[in-house]
This record gives sequence, structure tokens and C-alpha cells, in this order.
Amino acid sequence: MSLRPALSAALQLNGLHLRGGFCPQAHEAIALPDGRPAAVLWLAGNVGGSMWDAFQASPFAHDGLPHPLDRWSRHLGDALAQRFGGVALYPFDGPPLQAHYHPFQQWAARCEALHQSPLMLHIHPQHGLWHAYRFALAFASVDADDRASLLSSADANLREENPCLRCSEQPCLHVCPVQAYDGQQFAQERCREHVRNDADQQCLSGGCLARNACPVAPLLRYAPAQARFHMQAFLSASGR
Ligand code: B12
Repeated sequence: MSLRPALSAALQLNGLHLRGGFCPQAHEAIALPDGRPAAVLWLAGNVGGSMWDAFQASPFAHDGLPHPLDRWSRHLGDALAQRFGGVALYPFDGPPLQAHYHPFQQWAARCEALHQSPLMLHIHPQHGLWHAYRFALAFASVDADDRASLLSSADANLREENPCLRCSEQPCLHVCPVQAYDGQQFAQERCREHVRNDADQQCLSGGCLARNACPVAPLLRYAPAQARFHMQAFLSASGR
């Protein structure tokens, strides 16, 4: 039975989008806990502030414990994995408990028409820089209709152009007060120091100026409360 519509509907109830999926090749060895290779991997994530209200309405947002968004994601991902008979994998599971982070950006590039932006974040033709991943769901088998729909969206994705290539001004590379981006690297410590110590708190309150300068999908820019939340998470931990 095709999983796609049911998964998509279950995610939407929580403000999340089914961001696509792919069938891993044998050599990629995405193993399920029982050792079987994953036949399909689906990615769930937010587009703009789509998940913000659902997250804010959850107890995780207000219990005062660390990593509220990650705990909300785990709660949802584990419940959906159990319901549909798969395994949930998380972008924030990594060192020191796990040897490596799961390569979410590589996975995502196989699900959607994503391109590298000068900020290192992936840019999407419609969502711009305003999207992220909350979990992946891996399954040991894949329905024929799902496989066919994934192959045809992979073909369509290849035809989408990188929006950064027609952006001659590249404002994202010129507005950072501490030049944390040069198109090749992100000077994360310089960025952190500025965000932490800037008297105006402009980046902390309204979000990263470079990311906000992107002309693609301005309506999806994170609202101030969400922008502040992510910037604070960036100050205190790794990129979530
Ligand atoms: C560690 C980490 C960080 C670190 C370091 C990132 C780095 N570049 O080394 C820090 C703390 C700096 C960080 C910051 C942020 N991060 Co971060 N981060 C991660 C995390 C947890 C692991 C990355 C990793 O090491 N993966 C392991 C490797 C094997 O996987 P990978 O798919 O190959 O990913 C790497 C390559 O693809 C590479 N890459 C991708 N394209 C290109 C192109 C070139 C030319 C090069 C050289 C490299 C490169 O970058 C990835 C990291 O090394 C991922 C989640 C995840 N599991 O992927 C989020 C993730 C990459 N971060 C994300 C975000 C949103 C952010 C922030 C904006 C969050 C914030 N609060 O503001 C900031 C700013 C980031 C910025 N401008 O660079 C999103 C990106 C979504 C998107 N649209 O692309 C992710 C996917 C998390 C998520 N939940 O969706 N992050």
C-alpha cells in the first residue's frame, strides 16, 4: 500500500511537510536496526514557519528542559515510525553518542530540487533558505506506486534551476556585519561572538541578516519569535 498520502496527512497535522523521499542504492547501506537495508527513506521537515504553532502548542516548548524542538521532533518521529512500521532517524543525532551525523543535506538533495547557496545552506526554488528537516523515516520495503512517484519527482527535480545563479547582486554575501560568509565557508565562531555580544541584538532578535537578505521566498522568512529561537539554539549548540 502506498505510504505517501498517509504519511503526508499525518505530518500536516503537525505543521510538517513530506519533503520527498528516495530509494537508497545497495552500496549506501542505510541499515535498519534489525540489519535489513532501508528500501526507502522519507524526509519530514518544515517550510517557513509551518511547524511553529504546533511546536508552540506542545508541552516541549514550555517545559524549560534543553533542546525542546529536538524532543518534539523525536516524539513525533518515533510515534510515526511505530504507526507505519519504520524507523525514525534524526538530524541532531551525532557525536559524541553516534560516530557521525546522518547526512541529511545529501539525503535532502535527492528528495527535492535543492542547490548549494553561498551560505552553505541548501536553497529551494520555492522555499528559498526557509526550510529544514526534523526527521527521516526509513522502511524495509517500498510500494511500487511510491517507487514510481519518487523516480518521476527525481527527474523533475533535475530540471529545476539554482535560483542563486540568476541572483547577480548576491546580497547574502554583503550584509553580514562580521563577514562570516565568503561563499565558500562559514566563520561560525566569528558569527557566534557577534550574535552574543552585539549591543543591538539585531541578528539575535530578527534572525541572521545574511539569510534574511535572500530575495527568494521572502514571505517564508521566519517570524521574529521563531528566528530568535533558532539563533539562540545556534548559540548554545550545533546547527539545528
Ligand atoms: C553540525 C551542523 C551545523 C554546524 C556546522 C555546519 C557545518 N557546515 O559544518 C553549525 C553549528 C555551524 C550549524 C549552523 C547552522 N545550521 Co546546521 N547542521 C549541522 C548538522 C547537525 C550536521 C552537519 C553534518 O556534519 N553532517 C554530516 C555530513 C556527512 O552530512 P552532509 O549531508 O554531507 O552535510 C554536509 C555537507 O552536505 C556539507 N555541504 C553541503 N553542501 C556543501 C557545499 C560545499 C561547497 C561544501 C564545502 C560543503 C557542503 O555541509 C554539511 C555539513 O558539513 C546538520 C544536520 C545533519 N544531520 O545534516 C545541520 C543542518 C545542516 N543545519 C541547518 C541549519 C538550518 C543551520 C542554521 C541556519 C541554524 C540556525 N540555528 O541558525 C545554522 C547556520 C548555518 C550556516 N550558515 O552554515 C540545516 C540546513 C537546512 C538547509 N536548508 O540546508 C540542517 C540540515 C539541520 C536541519 N534540521 O535541517 N550547523
